[in-house]
Order: sequence, then C-alpha cells, then structure tokens
Amino acid sequence: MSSVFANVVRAPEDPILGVTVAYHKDQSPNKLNLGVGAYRTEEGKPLVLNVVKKAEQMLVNDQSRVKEYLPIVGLADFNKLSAKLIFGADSPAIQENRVATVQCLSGTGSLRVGGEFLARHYHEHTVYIPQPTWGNHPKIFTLAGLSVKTYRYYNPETRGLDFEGMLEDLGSAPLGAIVLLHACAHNPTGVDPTIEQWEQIRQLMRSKSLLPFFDSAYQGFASGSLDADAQSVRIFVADGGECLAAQSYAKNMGLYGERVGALSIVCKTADVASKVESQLKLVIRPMYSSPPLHGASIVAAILKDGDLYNEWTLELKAMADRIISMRQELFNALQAKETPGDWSHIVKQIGMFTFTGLNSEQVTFMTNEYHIYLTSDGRISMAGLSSRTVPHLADAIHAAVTGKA
Ligand code: KET
Repeated sequence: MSSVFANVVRAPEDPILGVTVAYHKDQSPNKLNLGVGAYRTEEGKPLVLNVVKKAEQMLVNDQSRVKEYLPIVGLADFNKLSAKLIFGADSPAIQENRVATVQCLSGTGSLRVGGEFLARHYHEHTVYIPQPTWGNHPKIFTLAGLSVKTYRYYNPETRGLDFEGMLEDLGSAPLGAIVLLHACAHNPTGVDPTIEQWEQIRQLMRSKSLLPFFDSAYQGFASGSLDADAQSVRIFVADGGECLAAQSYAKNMGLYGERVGALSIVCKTADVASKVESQLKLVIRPMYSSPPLHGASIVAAILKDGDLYNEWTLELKAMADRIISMRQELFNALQAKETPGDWSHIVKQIGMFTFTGLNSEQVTFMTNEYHIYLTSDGRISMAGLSSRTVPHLADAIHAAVTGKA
C-alpha cells in the first residue's frame, strides 16, 4: 500500500546540527566533534555549571513550587532580570519602563517571535543580515514573514571586518530596514566591530532610521565579561532610540537543552512598550501558548541572588578563558609544525568559534581521514577542543593544508 506521504522528499540534515548526527555514527575512538557551539570541559565532557546545580537544588527543595502554566510572556522575574543583564542595571530604558520583555524558547525562539512581531506590526519588511551569519538566521526570518537581504561583513582576504563594505551596504538599505547585528562574538567569523566602529554603525543606522535587531547568544563568552560583551547593545539603547534584542542562556549558563531566552523590544515610551507587549502575546499564544518553567526559574534564581550571580560570572569567565587558551594552543601547535599560511586569526578571533579559512574539501578530508567533525564552512568550535585533542586537530589541519594524508 502506498503511503499518502510517498512523495515526501528526504530533507538534508541541518548544516550545523547534522554534524553532530554524523559524529555520533562514527565508531572511531579518536573522533572529535567541533561542529556545534557547545562547551566541553578539558575532559571533553558537557558541563553543567555548579551554580546551575545549586539553583536547581534550591528549586527542588522549595516545597511551595508548583507546575502551573507560566503566563504567555513567561516568568516576570526572569524577564526583568534578563533586560537588566543585557541593557545594564542603570539603563534609563528600563527605569522608564520602555522595554517589553518576553521569555522565549532560547535565542532561536526569541528571534522568531521578534521576526513575526515585526512582520505584523512594522512598516518595513526587509531584514539585513551579515554575510556570512549563523545559518539559521535567513530561515527564521523568512518563515517569520520578512524578506532577507545581506550586508557585507567579513573580508576573507584580511580575515577581518569589511567595515567599509558594511557601512556602504547599510547606507544604501531602504529607510527603516531592519538590521540583524550580532551583539558580540560574531558567528561564524569571530570578528566583531570595535567600540569606535559600533559608534559609527550606530550613527549611520540612526540617520537612516534602520531598526537594530541584536542577536545576543554569547554574552560573557567573547571577553569573559557580561558588561563588556553587551556594550554594542548599550551604545544603541543609550541614544534613546528603539531596538530589539534576542538573548540566549544556552551558552553562557550552559542551559542549551532547557531552551531559555528572552526577547526585549526597547520602545520610546512606556505606553508603546505595553502595547507592544500585548501584541507579542498574540504572536506567542498560537505558536506555543506559553514558555517552559524550569530553565527560566534557574536563570531567575541565579540572577536575583548576589552570591549565585558572582559565582556564575566566575564560572563563565573560566569557560571563556579556557576557550582563549585553546586558541593559543592550537596556534602554537600549527606554528611548531610550520603549517603553511598565516594562522594568527586563530588567536585574534573572538568567542566560541574559529573561522579557519579551510574550504569544504579540506573539511571533508579532515572528517574522513581524522574523524574530526566541523561545519563545511571551516568553522571550528574552540569550546569543543582540549589540550589533549589540540595535537590531533593540528595534525589534521596540517595534512589538509599541505595535501598530505
Ligand atoms: N544566535 C546565534 C548567533 C547562534 O550562534 C545560535 C546558536 C543561536 C542564536 C541560537 O541558540 P539557542 O540555542 O536557540 O539559544 N548557535 C549554535 C547552535 C545552533 O546552531 O543551534 C551554533 O552555531 O553551533
């Protein structure tokens, strides 16, 4: 009997998450997954932060807790504290009640809800995303009902920011267009504008009424400091103008599978913000009704308690520092092997990833011959690397570059 779904065409695996699927099928004891941006310890194991374990224990011990539905917008404390975390405790926008924050399903869900709100209520439906960007961005915004265009961001020759190209493309975008900006630790390139460049971007965008939509998936991971990594966003909020921000706690609290994040929309007045929030509820209710309780409760418990908060910042800094030391070790290993090429970008780039410059054939070679899994654009998750595995990766890169197996 033929299925009514017989004509369904098999879809390809996701370019990032599919790398993990392939990794799991590999039987080699030396296999190494540097695909998805997920933190691993020196021993190559996933990490549950101590502070998260403590918060979870507190939640379990609290007999008064129930499992009722959260409101459509999520946990009130979580929303308030999340806005404070990204915009800063002394942000006038928060003090003036001009921020509408809703708890969403991690960074992805926050981007999707924000995109759909803009498609319904904002006059300009074009969103500009950097070239390259996180592979899910164009799909999220297209399905949210926006039309996606790109702006120049990365110059493969300098392995740095194409600042002129970026300003030129944003300068010729239609008045009011939406612009997706990575708040810090740009994925996949690891290249961020300097503070001075952010200021220039802000001036240009405000002069053309371009609407900033920040994707903040790595706050704390770029520099190890939560405040430093939110500077880009705060520069835009400080001028009193409007913007959106999608926050994720996947990486910086290691809450990947809990799917906890927030969308904030900074408005000009408290009245507008409350109307915006009322419309966000209409986006969320038919999509998933209300967000999950557990992850947001963990985050709120940590953010509201001074001691837990401090402990979190230390654990976050330790993760960021381990990634930075992996950059140095990989760079040193390639230097020692005299691998052809300039590899200084490995230590210069910021955040979880190194955008190596390896092409897709070289990546395939490294996967087939060395059982090292990374995305085909040559991006390596430095957070998946350890001192033990650096030599293996350096061997593989050396062989891929020199054409010797
Ligand atoms: N924004 C960016 C820039 C990003 O890299 C990710 C995840 C997200 C948002 C969404 O994360 P969430 O888990 O929804 O909070 N990036 C890693 C994982 C993935 O692709 O899903 C990655 O690039 O490996």
